[in-house]
Amino acid sequence: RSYRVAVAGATGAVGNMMIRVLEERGFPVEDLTLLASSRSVGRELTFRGRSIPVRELREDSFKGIDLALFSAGASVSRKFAPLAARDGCVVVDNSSAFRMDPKIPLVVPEVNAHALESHPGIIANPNCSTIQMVVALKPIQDAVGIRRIVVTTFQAVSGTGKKAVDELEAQVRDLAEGRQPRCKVYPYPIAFNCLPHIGAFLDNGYTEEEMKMVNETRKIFEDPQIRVCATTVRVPVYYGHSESVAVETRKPISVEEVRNLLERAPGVTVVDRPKENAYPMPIHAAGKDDTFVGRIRRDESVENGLALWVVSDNIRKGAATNAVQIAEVLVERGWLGF
Ligand code: A2P
Ligand code: 11C
Repeated sequence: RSYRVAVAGATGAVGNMMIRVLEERGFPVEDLTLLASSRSVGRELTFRGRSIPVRELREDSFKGIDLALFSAGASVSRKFAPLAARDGCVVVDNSSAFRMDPKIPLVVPEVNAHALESHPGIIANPNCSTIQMVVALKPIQDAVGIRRIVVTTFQAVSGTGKKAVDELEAQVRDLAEGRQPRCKVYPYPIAFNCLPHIGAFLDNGYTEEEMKMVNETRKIFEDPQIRVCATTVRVPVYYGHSESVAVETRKPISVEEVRNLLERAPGVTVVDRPKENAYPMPIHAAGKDDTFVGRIRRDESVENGLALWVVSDNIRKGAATNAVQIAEVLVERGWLGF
């Protein structure tokens, strides 16, 4: 059978990609409703070669809809996702609104699809930087257990949304043409710079993005003991987050074994021939759905230490693709549209 699907935030960077991914993967869509703010009414977006008008997201938008993919920010999700669920629609929510709610599953299908079983009508899609890290670490966690993770991220501006992609482009042009770069989205220029600042700073000295990596990893791995120290950095890249990940495992494992496990892992492509300059990079990962892992080596500073380099398209696997994969699992297991 096919389903009546809505995308809330359809005009945004992630929403747009959700429409493309539904199309590319042949998701069984009977009818697609595109929702955004009143500012976008009058716009049309294309799905399967057909123009669909964007409608204003309203309280009654979800009547008769089976599945809604939300990516319009946490405050929109907090208000509208419960209304949609009340109307019998299953919501896959890309915002941070419900991720740490113990009743709401937080799912990366390659890692914890089983958590979908008890969903109460809303399912949370994790943060992009968490998703690619847990996809890469899941085989290691299963094989030998992970005690501690130290991660530094190099995150693309598209994670902030369309306006940040435009800002980087404008700043590159401004600087190349001898003008002062204009900063609206970030407090400093992002062109030719790195900002160790993603999300607001909290009282513990970490940012919201860093604490998402800590708390979401623990929830997805169902292991509140895992220790995670994250430093998240915005870099002048359009698409694709990169991560330097150091892992301390509970039991020993060889680098060769890790490479073998990762080569067989779902959603992972190993690119690790450093002597041939073959390693993952955002320019190669952008536009793809896999998580790319390379630079697999021993962290010689601790016992049972490993170091990896992990790259993935933050708008695809980090957001839109993961959300559609969650919906695919719901379809396969008959948990959508009663
Ligand atoms: P709109 O384009 O009408 O503002 P991005 O993260 O790329 O900036 O995209 C955000 C998405 O969320 C856009 O589709 C945006 O619609 C949508 N959005 C933002 N605020 C609201 C709102 N209050 N109601 C509905 N959609 C919203
Ligand atoms: C970024 N990770 O790259 C953020 C974007 O909680 O879904 C997504 C924020 C979130 O800026």
